[in-house]
Amino acid sequence: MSGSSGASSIEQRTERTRGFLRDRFGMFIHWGLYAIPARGEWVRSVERISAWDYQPYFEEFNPERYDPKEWAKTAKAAGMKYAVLTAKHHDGFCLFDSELTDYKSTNTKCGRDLVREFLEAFRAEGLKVGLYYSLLDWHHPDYPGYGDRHHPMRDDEAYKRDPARFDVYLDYMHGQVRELLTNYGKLDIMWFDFSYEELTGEAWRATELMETLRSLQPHIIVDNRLEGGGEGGGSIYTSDPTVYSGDFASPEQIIPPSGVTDEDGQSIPWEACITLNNNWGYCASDRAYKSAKTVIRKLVECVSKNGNLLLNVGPDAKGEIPRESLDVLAEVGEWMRRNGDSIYGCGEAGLPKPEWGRYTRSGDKLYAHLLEESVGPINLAGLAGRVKRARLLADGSELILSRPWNVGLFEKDAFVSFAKPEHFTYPLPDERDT
Ligand code: JFZ
Repeated sequence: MSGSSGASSIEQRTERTRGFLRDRFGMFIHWGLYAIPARGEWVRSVERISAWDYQPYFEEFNPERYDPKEWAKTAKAAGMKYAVLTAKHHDGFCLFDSELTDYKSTNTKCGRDLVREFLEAFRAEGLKVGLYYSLLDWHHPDYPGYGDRHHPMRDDEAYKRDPARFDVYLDYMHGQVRELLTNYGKLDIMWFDFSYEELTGEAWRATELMETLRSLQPHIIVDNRLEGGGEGGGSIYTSDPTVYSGDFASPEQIIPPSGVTDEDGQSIPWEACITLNNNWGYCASDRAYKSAKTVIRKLVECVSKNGNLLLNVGPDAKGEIPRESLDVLAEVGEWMRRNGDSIYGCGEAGLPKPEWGRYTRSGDKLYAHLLEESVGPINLAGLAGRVKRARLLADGSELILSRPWNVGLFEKDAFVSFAKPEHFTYPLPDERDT
């Protein structure tokens, strides 16, 4: 909070996020009662569904095919290194056995602590685990916007916030976060969502919440939405972040044009969260799935700008990840298996973006992601005299570095890895032009 804490808190943030930023690729899982109406996770708000009319989904909820071990295998096979599950979304339904509410999965027909099973299964596959927790709560009677059993939800505008009542909600919210941080072992990520209007920062009693969080799980990393939303915001973008500004920025459905930097132009940790179709929660009518090729390109784009990609799946009411998502993830995984070295532990190359694709880099290894169909050899602009050898990353085969400036090739979407750029002796375009 204070000016003097800025530098050391940024150092601590750098330290905490180091492993996270090496991982680069994670799975977001939006799952809850809204999988039954299957019209997205905002359905209760968008359609102004009363608590009364939303209640049947609670009574019916019974995801018999929920098998988080399968989810974990899917994520791992896709090349993902971590996963974040919605422990509670805006509708207030808890996928964990909270002592502070009856509105939880253990009280439904399924009777299971879905969060606990998720955590155990993903950890068993060697993946890091995170929980999404909604700051908004359309079910809690003291959260502004609450609608009673017989009436549609009130609009924010129509509800005058009562500070005493809101404090009751905050006790509940803090209590649930404490439960998640106390009863479920080591968590790697806490993903709060989200701040809006005057409900931001200290309105959530954010300093208090963060002190609890850091004391219970010192290594956990936190997104920036105790202050911001999907469009950004908050002091994480300054050189003097607060204790609740978070460890990473969370641009939503966008990959920022030049990555994410603070006001001094310093790169800050960030993770773009992106849906596979056009919804977070399961939406039966939404068949607009991205192709594996698009996903790979978006992942490369994030890494080339020092960011992570948190790719979403929305399992259905039975507990299964949609077939279309599984197919895309399997294809992405096949690519990752052969080309993952150009993603994990990689970041910005410090070179201009080439016409034919993107560079990523890890130490003295430069990865050239050939994303355009090439006519003839590609031009390694900006690398004059610095490339020692070129290999196809997928199979290790030699690529011919041709004079004066090209690498010969190429299979479409092939990838080139370079070693020790400084040892390359061929003249390259910048030299040729002079
Ligand atoms: C939020 C949720 O509302 C959404 O359901 C999903 O969970 C997503 C990952 O996060 O979406 C937001 C949050 C904040 C903004 C926009 C969408 N915002 O501030 O612009």
